[in-house]
Amino acid sequence: VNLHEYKLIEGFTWINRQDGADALPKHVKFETSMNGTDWTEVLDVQEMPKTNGLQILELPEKVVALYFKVTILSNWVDAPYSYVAEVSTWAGDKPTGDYNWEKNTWEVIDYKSQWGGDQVSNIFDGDKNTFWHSEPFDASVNGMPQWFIVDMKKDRPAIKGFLIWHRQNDHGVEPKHVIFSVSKDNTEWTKVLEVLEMSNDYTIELDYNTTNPTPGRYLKVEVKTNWGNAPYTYFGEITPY
Ligand SMILES: [Ca+2]
Repeated sequence: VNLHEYKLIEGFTWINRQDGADALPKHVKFETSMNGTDWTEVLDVQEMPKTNGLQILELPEKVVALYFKVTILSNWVDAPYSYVAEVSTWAGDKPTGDYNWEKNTWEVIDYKSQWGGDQVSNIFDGDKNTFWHSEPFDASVNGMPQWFIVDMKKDRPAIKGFLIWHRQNDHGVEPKHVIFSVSKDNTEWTKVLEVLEMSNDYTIELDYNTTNPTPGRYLKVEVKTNWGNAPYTYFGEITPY
């Protein structure tokens, strides 16, 4: 990463992927550079904890640098891949508080419809096999669009994208035209992503980058159309990152 200015670095903050995926980084090396060519190792973390919270990685000696490099040397399940959600440098006051992206703390505060036990909260339970199913029959709340609002319980930095699983045990009525919006107060909304034709591939985790990353506490998802032109739709899992 080119920091574009000389920065005092006292440490790094680190946030793992949040949805329970198991190939989290284990052995991670941090290097800094003044020119992008010559690198100095500043921190070697042999076992990065498998936690969802914000991790504060303090350097033994503070440095000034223009570039930093992160190398993931191993992961916790010896997979041929790994992932990380957020890495930043910090200096000055050590960051405090847990930066908790755990979706199980979130609360669904409003929605147009849900059907029986297939409630909206199933979208945020970390399990791709549980899903939200909107009301199929009651004409007062079924049909398109469908929408719901989640309170993420604290202000989140700009959301850069969404990982999405479709319903796993039935197919054909996946959301097609979908709008994602973010708000600080549940009143003023900013559209961060509009997908006109969301993939209906339920075999992979879909990854959509936001076009207008915006910080906020509330997330609204609106399903305008579905692939089956049915009066209902469903989602397996949504993970903002
Ligand atoms: Ca789920």
